[in-house]
Amino acid sequence: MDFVYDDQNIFAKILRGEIPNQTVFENDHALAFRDVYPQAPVHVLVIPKGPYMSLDHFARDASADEQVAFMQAIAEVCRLEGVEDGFRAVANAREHGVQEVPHYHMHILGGRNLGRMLA
Ligand code: D5M
Repeated sequence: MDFVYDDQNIFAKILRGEIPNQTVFENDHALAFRDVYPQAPVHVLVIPKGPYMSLDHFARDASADEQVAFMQAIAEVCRLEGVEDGFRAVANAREHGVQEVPHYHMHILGGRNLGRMLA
């Protein structure tokens, strides 16, 4: 599969500092910020700083350092947001996954019982 990254997407603009965001955590390779349309008391998006459009793109092409930093950012978000009672991590990909922003992002949702959801 050929992944074509569009650098005009809104998260690319956030990474370039062209539009503001509510940062929760940042490291060398990842940025975490609050979702503008929160679906739960905690709703944070974790994105890689590199140009990856989806989870499978990131998993295939990102370096080991980028992948470790991304997972560490998720752990930090969970710690900082205090989701000891649990959380959900969701990554939508492309058309069938109903991905709106074509820059890979993991939704971290928590702060309430989220109910059962598989699709
Ligand atoms: O979800 C994309 C998510 O990105 C959706 O929950 C809204 C959120 N969003 C869109 N624009 C912004 C800005 N500017 N800041 C923060 N959050 C934003 P998807 O998984 O692609 O369907």
